Amino acid sequence: MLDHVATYTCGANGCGIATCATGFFNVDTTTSTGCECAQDEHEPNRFVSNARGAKNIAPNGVTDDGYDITVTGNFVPSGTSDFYWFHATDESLSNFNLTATLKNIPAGTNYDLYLYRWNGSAWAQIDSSTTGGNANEEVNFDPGLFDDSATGDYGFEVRYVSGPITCARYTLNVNDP
Ligand SMILES: [Ca+2]
Ligand SMILES: [Ca+2]
Ligand SMILES: [Ca+2]
Ligand SMILES: [Ca+2]
Repeated sequence: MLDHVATYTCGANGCGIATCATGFFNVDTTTSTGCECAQDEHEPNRFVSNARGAKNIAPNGVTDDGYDITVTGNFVPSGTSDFYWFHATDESLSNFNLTATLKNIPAGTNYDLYLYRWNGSAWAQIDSSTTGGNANEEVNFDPGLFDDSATGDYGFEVRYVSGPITCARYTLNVNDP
């Protein structure tokens, strides 16, 4: 029995993988490793411009007196986008300075990072980072010292651009020091 294989197809030359267990995929297309790749636990969380139903990475919200949140994900079984969001409160005695970084982009791939703010009916893009290759990406929102008007919902889209589908995970960090 191979890892995470649900059903097999068998013939004169032996058996192959017909279907994988839910949440697992045969990304390396090698039968001997079974369905070796686990889809990330945030799925389904594709970016949708007019919806906030995707992954909330701070269910209790955050405030600009400081936070540091890290999630990891992959583009399995296919490359589209992964979307995360949270609600941030802009307090009067703290500087609102949101920074999101995308690291550990797998070799041979190119992913980009987009920052959005909910405008009441859709996600409005407020920053983007679209470096080539697998270089890190960084987006930022700093409306100014003690402006106190930045309270809202913020969204982070990790967008697949090019390269092979791989089980390796990227790292997304969102912080306000
Ligand atoms: Ca395999
Ligand atoms: Ca994903
Ligand atoms: Ca503030
Ligand atoms: Ca990129």
